[in-house]
Amino acid sequence: MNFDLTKEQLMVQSAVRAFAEKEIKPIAAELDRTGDFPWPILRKMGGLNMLGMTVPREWGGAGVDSISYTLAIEELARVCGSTSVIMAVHNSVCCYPIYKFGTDAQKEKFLRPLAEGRKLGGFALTEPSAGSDASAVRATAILDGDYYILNGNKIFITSGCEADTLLVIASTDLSKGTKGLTAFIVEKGTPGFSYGSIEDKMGVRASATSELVFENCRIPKENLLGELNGGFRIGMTTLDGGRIGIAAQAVGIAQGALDEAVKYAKEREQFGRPIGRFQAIQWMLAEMATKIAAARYLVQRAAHLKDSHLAFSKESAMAKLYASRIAMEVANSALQIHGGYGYTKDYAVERFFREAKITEIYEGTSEVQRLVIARDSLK
Ligand code: COS
Repeated sequence: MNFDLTKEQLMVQSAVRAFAEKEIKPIAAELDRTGDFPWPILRKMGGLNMLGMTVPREWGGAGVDSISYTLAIEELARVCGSTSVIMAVHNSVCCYPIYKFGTDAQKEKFLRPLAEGRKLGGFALTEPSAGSDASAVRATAILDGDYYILNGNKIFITSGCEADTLLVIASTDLSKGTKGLTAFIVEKGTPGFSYGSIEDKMGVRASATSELVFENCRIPKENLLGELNGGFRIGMTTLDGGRIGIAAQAVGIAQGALDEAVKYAKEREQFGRPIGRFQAIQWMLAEMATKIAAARYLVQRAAHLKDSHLAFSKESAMAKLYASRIAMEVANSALQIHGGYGYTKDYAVERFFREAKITEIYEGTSEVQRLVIARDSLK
């Protein structure tokens, strides 16, 4: 077993860290305050090949491995939760399924512009009554000549009203439950496709979490991804990979919070010395650093299994379950170390604390991760 990062992985890590520190960190608090979607940053990320990271070069991507990808998400999340989730969704749950399940024509038309950073992607599964129970999708897609007619609502869609290309899961046969769901590629601007509310959220406030509305929206039948009625498997396989990305995001948020706590512990003086000289603070920092290291290894193990074409569903669920839990714990401790100042918007830990929470919820709640892990263990 080799725990060393390769030359390429180290290069990706340092390039993304430099970009995040220079371009995103200075505006992260402002993005959180305004909720403005970070298009200027995303354009630059596209230029740096960060929007098609694991897509092979022949389809316009960077062709790096999944560990490099997790390192990139971690570096973004270390400074800004919003940017990191937009990037993770684009890569993990839009580019990846089109690459894995798409035809060459679909890859040429949809994947290449996404991977080259010319278009932004999203993923739409969740509905008002289909959250943890992904089988309860009620949006329908009915064949009519050369088109599927899509009707229904999707909610909580990251980048929803901003994305150019969305993967949408709808029922092509309501009587068949999970075996009647199909995946479609839907383009922004398709007649019958509009937007409902944009959520005013606790954290990751600049990621445009939107409601999508489909009213007799005509989708060319060549936009059907994979097999007819094969959408549940596509959705689940996609989320298995997506969860590695969200776990990496959780590690990044935790690392960002720890960085701030260490800095503060060195600067802040009480009782005539920096608070980092007190064992109470040292023990907190030690616990935080240990948890982050453990979570990071779980993330990298899941990424390694994915790249090795081995089963990774349980391992990605473990990585997400643990990394999101420790992100909450670490952000809480970091805020505690800051005392009253940490409860104000003058310090980044307040934002990290809010950003950490969502990692326990999206792309499968912690309860769903436990269910996936337990089912696999009991097989
Ligand atoms: N990969 C491939 N196939 C999978 C799969 C996976 N990870 N998980 C399930 N399947 C297949 C099963 O093998 C089964 O196929 P067969 O019927 O041919 O045997 C089918 O899908 C149905 O699976 P299952 O019976 O396990 O489905 P459930 O309705 O019990 O749902 C959970 C399973 C709860 C795990 C699923 O609904 C889920 O992941 N929910 C959370 C959804 C989520 O993450 N939402 C967030 C949206 S993005 S913010």
